[in-house]
Amino acid sequence: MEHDSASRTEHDKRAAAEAAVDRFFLPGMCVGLGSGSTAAFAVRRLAALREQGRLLDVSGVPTSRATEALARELGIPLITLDEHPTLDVTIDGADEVAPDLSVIKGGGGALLREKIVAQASRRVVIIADVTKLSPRLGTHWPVPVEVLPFGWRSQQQFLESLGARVVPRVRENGMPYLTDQGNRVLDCAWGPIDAPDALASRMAARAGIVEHGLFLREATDLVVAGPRGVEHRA
Ligand code: ABF
Repeated sequence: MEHDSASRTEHDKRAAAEAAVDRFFLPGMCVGLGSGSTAAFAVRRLAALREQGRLLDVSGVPTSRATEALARELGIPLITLDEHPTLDVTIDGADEVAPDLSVIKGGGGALLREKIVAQASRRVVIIADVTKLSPRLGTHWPVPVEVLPFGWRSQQQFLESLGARVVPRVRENGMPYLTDQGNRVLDCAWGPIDAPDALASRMAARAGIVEHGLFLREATDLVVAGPRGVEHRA
């Protein structure tokens, strides 16, 4: 049966997530649980395996309040990074994936905790459907930048001075979108980014910019699903 594109994408997200959990989650592991709809399939897969009596001793660190709520609803044991400062593996989604496994994350607003958890993990597995693949970061997606509410318009001007078209993220009701940490998010469109390392360094050096969605060296693996099935790249 031919899937329409939306159901195809959902099918592929689920396939990538389930393949990643089956391959990388092992008994006794402390894992990072990502945010977004693709990562939610991974959380659900872990719960399904637990219902089969498998991976019962796996515990997770959620990367967002939404992921925490889903994990609690599904009965997955939760831990904190304070209890386990180093995690065995994190499985998480992405907005855009480049051939070198650098990714843009943060479309779901969880980029700060996602990056903290990713950098605390021995292995970071990005799960995605093929629509997320791109020849160069920025081609299809803006880079979310988390900024303190204090002086955020100065950060907007700074990011515009770096060549971005900056859109302050707002909720559907027009109110400012705030992250789990109470910060603002500026979505920065540069188009294809020539020098992501240099751009990341400029943003990291700016007081008031809490974190940005360029994850340039965190991912160790990619599990991607599409019409040709599921593929693992490392
Ligand atoms: C999280 O979810 C974010 O880092 C990323 O921006 C988003 C991807 O959402 P989805 O999996 O729903 O496409 O991983």
